[in-house]
Amino acid sequence: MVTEATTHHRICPLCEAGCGLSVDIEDRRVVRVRGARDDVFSKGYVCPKGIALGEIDQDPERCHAPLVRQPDGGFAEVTWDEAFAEVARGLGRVAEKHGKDAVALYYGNPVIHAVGIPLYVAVMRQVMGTRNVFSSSTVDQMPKNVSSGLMFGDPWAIPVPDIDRTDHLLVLGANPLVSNGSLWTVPDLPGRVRALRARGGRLVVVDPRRTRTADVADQHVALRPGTDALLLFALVHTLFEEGLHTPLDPAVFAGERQVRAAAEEFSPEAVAGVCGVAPDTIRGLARDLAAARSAAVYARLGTTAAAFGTVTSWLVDVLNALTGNLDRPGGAMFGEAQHNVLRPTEPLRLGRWHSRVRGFPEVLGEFPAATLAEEIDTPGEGQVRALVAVACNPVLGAPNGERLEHSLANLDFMVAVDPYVNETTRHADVILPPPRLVESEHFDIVLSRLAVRRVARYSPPLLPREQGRPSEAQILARLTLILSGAGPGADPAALDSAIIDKTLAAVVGAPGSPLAGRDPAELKEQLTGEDSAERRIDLMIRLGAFGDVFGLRADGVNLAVLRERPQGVDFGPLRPRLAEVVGTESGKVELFPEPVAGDLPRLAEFLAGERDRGERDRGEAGFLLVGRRNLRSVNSWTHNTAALSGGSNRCTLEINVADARRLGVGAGDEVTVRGRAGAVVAVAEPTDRVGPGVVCLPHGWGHGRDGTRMTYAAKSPGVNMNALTDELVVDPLSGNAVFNAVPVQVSPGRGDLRQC
Ligand SMILES: Nc1nc2c(c(=O)[nH]1)N[C@H]1C(S)=C(S)[C@@H](COP(=O)(O)OP(=O)(O)OC[C@H]3O[C@@H](n4cnc5c(=O)[nH]c(N)nc54)[C@H](O)[C@@H]3O)O[C@H]1N2
Ligand SMILES: Nc1nc2c(c(=O)[nH]1)N[C@H]1C(S)=C(S)[C@@H](COP(=O)(O)OP(=O)(O)OC[C@H]3O[C@@H](n4cnc5c(=O)[nH]c(N)nc54)[C@H](O)[C@@H]3O)O[C@H]1N2
Ligand code: SF4
Ligand SMILES: [Mo]
Repeated sequence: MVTEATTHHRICPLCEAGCGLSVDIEDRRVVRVRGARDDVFSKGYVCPKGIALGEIDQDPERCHAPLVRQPDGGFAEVTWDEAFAEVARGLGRVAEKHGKDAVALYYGNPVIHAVGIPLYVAVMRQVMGTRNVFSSSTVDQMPKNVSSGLMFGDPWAIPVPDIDRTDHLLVLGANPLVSNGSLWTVPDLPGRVRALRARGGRLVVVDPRRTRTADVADQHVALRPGTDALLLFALVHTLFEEGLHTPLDPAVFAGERQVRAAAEEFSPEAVAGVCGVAPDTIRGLARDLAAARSAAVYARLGTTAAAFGTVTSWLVDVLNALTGNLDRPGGAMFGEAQHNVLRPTEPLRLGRWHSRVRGFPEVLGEFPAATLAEEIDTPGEGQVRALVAVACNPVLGAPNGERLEHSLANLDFMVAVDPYVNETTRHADVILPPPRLVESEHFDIVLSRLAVRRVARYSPPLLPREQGRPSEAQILARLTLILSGAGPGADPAALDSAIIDKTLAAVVGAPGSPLAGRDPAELKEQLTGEDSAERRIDLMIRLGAFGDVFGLRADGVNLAVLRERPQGVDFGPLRPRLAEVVGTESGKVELFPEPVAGDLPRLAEFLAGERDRGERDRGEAGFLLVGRRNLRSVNSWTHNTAALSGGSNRCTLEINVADARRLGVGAGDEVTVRGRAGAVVAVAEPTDRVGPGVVCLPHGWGHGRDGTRMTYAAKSPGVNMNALTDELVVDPLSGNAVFNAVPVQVSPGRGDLRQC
């Protein structure tokens, strides 16, 4: 039977931009994807990954049934009930014998893209009661969470550039033309940059690599990797020295005087040599920022996955504040969450307990991903012996992933929730695959707060799930119930119902809440949705920034309204709301938080040390490795999609042409790259995009290992950049991994990798 294609609206789950897609489906297959012109947020923009959504969804190597490890070492498909029973046995055995801390949790980047995961992570952590919680936050944005937590009292109060109204945008360590924005939900960045420049605004990019974003900028400053904190401090220094700073209201901001004093030693002249940027250029950056009618400073992975990640993240918002741009149109503004805003925000928590082996302080209840391997390898009480791995591939995503891979092989038990048998999940005893992308709903929980407009959107599943196949929410709920001791047969709906009850009890019980005194049962009755997880989403939406608060707000939305309008509802541009956001103890923006102050001597030492080493021997001392992203790739997991392969989507070592010549290396030649942690043989790509002394590799490659099932990816495996990155070095305040400015040696040819 031939069926007609039907067209559906779906938010793209592949990156943070959240574009609306128009998806044609025929016979349960995606046959065509376009940008949805009627999407209130993205207005038709789409990138090659979104276009390839069907190929990603229909990759024949995505798993459709749960897999359980067999005595011969291979995997066999089993029923869902059998798989959950095996998980209960495996995790139960370890927890009984070795206690709660022996079972670790690691969740990866799709936690912000797949709604079924964030609905349960918090309760899962709670019922597990383990200290061994890890996530991709500590290989990504934890420094920003820490700086925002300290400055604004809320780790997710992260201001975003109000790009549609700004006159000046200073970007450091980000390549949003390729990544499509991060901690900044902003579809069609290319179009928005064009509009910015067309209205006379300026884009300035600070990046050791001449990126695509730098290509379209008015100015590109190629600083030396790892020196952003020094550069930004010199900007702060200049603002004060030249009287360019905006006077701040002491009733709103605390610590301005201390910031000024701290910036004293970081003059443009003091840092110029180490940053590789002339003092005049540095002063120019500060003057332009101050002179612009409105401006925003934005920094991302090149500055957070770095040794001074938290200090740099803090300086970004210090600059936004000192130039009068924090919380004003055209400046750096706070987005609004489309989920429950009536509940109190989680304050920043630091150092309530410490990791067993290296004594790292927990940050927001997590330990650094960089410490997982040793927590598995080191015997003793609290040793990690089992792992619940949700949507993560730390073998390719965490520092010294190769060491971690050895550790994973030694676990007593591992369960993975993942569609692929990849470099990490091949070590699992049980793999629980989520349903197809088009069988899943989409609702942005974390990302809506980081969006450049106030928009409410929800995408229902485009297809019913295949018979007997659980939703990702049901998988996570059943796992949570197993971890709580309720057993493999417990009912997910009961868990959701209990969570709804708890949320409602809190909102009707809170004095001052618009719902104070209402009957929770009556409110619960009003929730709609196809299943209990959807009813939870309805509750979130109703209590969110754009919600109807159960009928109290006439123009507010709920799930039923958004189901009717999948193209979204636009509530307009961002609005100033600093007073609502600030949740510090003092009630003020803390411009000079004590933990940050405590890390500044380390920065001063770094500056002194680098100045001593001097220009001369810096070039001789090897190379500094930095990362990059390719437009047609998402971290480690889309390389199995033929439609996205080839072109610029390759794993090559970019090296400056002069350095390549000096080493006698040509395009396509093999080179051996060595770091403290390990070595790889990569293919060289001489280029003038990186300066002398800098080399660049993308991460997420290193496929083709035994036992993985990503045949297409294995044809162009690339190398694991995280064989080179060092798990022993982290940003001390956040525990974040350091992927940029990693010292490496490069030599021509295929060296002996065993020497490392
Ligand atoms: N050297 C270096 N390393 C880096 C980076 C870098 O720039 N340089 N970047 C870091 C950053 S920012 C990040 S976020 C991390 C990412 O690292 P991770 O979060 O550990 O891993 P990803 O490569 O994003 O892989 C995501 C996993 O989730 C699975 N998956 C995809 N969609 C779904 C879904 O809907 N449900 C479930 N259950 N699983 C799904 C995929 O198959 C894959 O196994 O890597 C970090 N590592
Ligand atoms: N196409 C695509 N899009 C993605 C992803 C993907 O894999 N592919 N991954 C998603 C994820 S998980 C994330 S977190 C975001 C990340 O989003 P971005 O942060 O925009 O991504 P990157 O391209 O890693 O940008 C980091 C930049 O920092 C530069 N850099 C390196 N070292 C330094 C330094 O010391 N100082 C400065 N100033 N710059 C430095 C690098 O050259 C690079 O241009 O992208 C998301 N979007
Ligand atoms: S930019 Fe991101 S959200 Fe938009 S289509 Fe591409 S991958 Fe999807
Ligand atoms: Mo990320």
